[in-house]
Amino acid sequence: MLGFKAIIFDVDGTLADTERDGHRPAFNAAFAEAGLDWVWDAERYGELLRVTGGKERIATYIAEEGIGLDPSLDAAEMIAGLHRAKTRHYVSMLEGGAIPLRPGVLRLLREARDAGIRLAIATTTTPENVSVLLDNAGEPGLRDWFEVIAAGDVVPAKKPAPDIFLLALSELGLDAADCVAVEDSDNGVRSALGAGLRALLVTVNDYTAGQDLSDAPLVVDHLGEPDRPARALIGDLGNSRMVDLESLDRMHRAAFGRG
Ligand code: XBP
Ligand code: MG
Repeated sequence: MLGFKAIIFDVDGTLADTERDGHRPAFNAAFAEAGLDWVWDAERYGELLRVTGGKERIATYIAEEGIGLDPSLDAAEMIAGLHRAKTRHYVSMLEGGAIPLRPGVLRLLREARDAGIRLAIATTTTPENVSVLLDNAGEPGLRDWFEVIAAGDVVPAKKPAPDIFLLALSELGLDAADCVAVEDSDNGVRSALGAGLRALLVTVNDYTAGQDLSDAPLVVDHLGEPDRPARALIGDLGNSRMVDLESLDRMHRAAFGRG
């Protein structure tokens, strides 16, 4: 019998590698459409990723570059308009199937669902972005596998604040000690741990592999598939060659002293 009842997943960088080839070009398309000469290359985007949330990221860029905006414009409205255009570009890219799920994601989701483990999402990204990713992942009805989707501007503070994970927990009606969280970044680690989610798995990607993730009990390169074993960078997977319910259960018991 498993010691946890639900898994709460981050989206960007965790379910799929959406940042460099999804969000970034969508921001650039929105800037170009608005007649702006702003271009975020992969490296600059990596720096800007320390700021979660697209609108917040644009505002940081404007401040850091010392860009003077037309004083007759409402800056917040201008940023919101750019961000709406960015979401439109992102959705149309993903409708074309631009970004697949990361290795092992669908396998683990299936395994969890078959075992009666409840599934939830806690993400900074805009809700439409979650829907389009799940609806184009090649598994009909995948969105409905998630009982709770907590996303975007519905909480006062974005990650690294714990708010979005606390909202997901409250919508699940569960304590943090009943759940496992899956993240990909240092901001996500701080957010999940801040919500008390000590059973925390991190799956790194190119943007987050160099971050300090040492507060997480288990860090892997990806979730793994039968023909593509996962590698533990922090903690260990025991006898499992992939992140499966058994390895998550071991981590969960150890994190909450039930081992
Ligand atoms: C994800 C983000 C998001 C996306 C863009 O952070 O920071 O801002 O980059 O989404 P996390 P929006 O994975 O930690 O939740 O442009 O819709 O905000
Ligand atoms: Mg993320």
